[in-house]
Amino acid sequence: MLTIEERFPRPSVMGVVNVTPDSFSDGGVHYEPGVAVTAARRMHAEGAAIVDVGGESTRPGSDGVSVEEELRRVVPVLEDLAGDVPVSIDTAKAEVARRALELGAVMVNDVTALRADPELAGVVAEAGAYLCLMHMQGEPRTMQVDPRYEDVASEVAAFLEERLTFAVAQGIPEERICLDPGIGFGKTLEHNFELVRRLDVLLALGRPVLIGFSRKSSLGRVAGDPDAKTGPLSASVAAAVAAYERGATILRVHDVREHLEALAVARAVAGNVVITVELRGLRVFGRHGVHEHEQRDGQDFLFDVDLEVGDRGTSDRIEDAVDYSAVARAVQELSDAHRYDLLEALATAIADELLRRFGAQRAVVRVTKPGVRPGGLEGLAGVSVSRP
Ligand code: HH2
Repeated sequence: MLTIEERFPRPSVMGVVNVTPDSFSDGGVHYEPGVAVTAARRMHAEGAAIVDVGGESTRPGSDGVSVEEELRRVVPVLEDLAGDVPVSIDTAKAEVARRALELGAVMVNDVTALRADPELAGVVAEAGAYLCLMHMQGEPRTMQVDPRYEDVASEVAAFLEERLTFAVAQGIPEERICLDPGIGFGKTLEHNFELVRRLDVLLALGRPVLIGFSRKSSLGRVAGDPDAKTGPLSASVAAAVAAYERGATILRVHDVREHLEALAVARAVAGNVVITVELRGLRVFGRHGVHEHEQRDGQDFLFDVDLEVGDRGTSDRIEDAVDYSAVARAVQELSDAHRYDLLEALATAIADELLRRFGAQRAVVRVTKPGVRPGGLEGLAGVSVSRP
């Protein structure tokens, strides 16, 4: 099975079809199964990589619906789409997810990040489905009553890191999981925009990020209506492009064609660039090696690092770029943290941690021992590891 990055290359669009009478922006529009199916097929034909079908509104102030009611809403739609449109099921209920996956859905989008239903993780793991873990402060009924954070980006990232660890421990491979800061879920307007501005904090967890800003009320308010309940299409597109430029992979949107057109332009501007941060000849003292004297006396090691970071930095904003001093410090810190017998293990551990910390797509770590004469000859001996 493809990893989530392979299945959903940057940028991919997730179309939204709410089979509900009360969703905040398309409530009632797709409540009839036939209308929902037609909308899903249209979104797929327009280029959506996946269509997110939901039978329960999570808008601020909403109460939940029963399993029976949620199934009643989504099952006819999923039966009709039956495998010819890639579907994600927007649910927090294991029973709904199970039925949707049986009917061909490939992703579970859980706005509670596996906190609401203890059975859901097992259902996702067993089906080998993709999973979206989303952050929410509070619950839909009350979440917009005075949401507070000390530092919204790090708190959301810490929460998602914990939920990611939980999901992996439940048997869901990390390569199938994406993360979502949950725009509008227990957040003020300022929190929503700060989360996009500081997306690098979330990207550092090493998973693709999904953003759902489409039509949300913060957009309407920034665009000039202080009482807005929804946001206009133009503002939704701007938010999606801004999120993409800061590293988001999947954009969850109601208006697929318009978003894809705008994202195609943003992508052309970025020029499909792949930046590699390169560090050469980093000299780090360490106590690695199979010989007792190597661990006792220590020696210098030379590191070369290549870190592929997509187009980060092409914006010419320092905050978007990967800081090479931070990469160098991380190599030193990781070498100090543990004694390895083998350079292979040392280089692999460092490459994996660099991928995770810096949200890189690929890491190559080369390590050599300049003090050692291989076979008694002049020269350098070492290893190189490439991850993933
Ligand atoms: N937003 C909504 C619902 N599900 N899932 C993810 N992963 N991310 C989001 O931002 C997100 C979501 C709310 O939008 P919508 O589906 O249009 O409305 P409602 O919840 O009222 O059905």
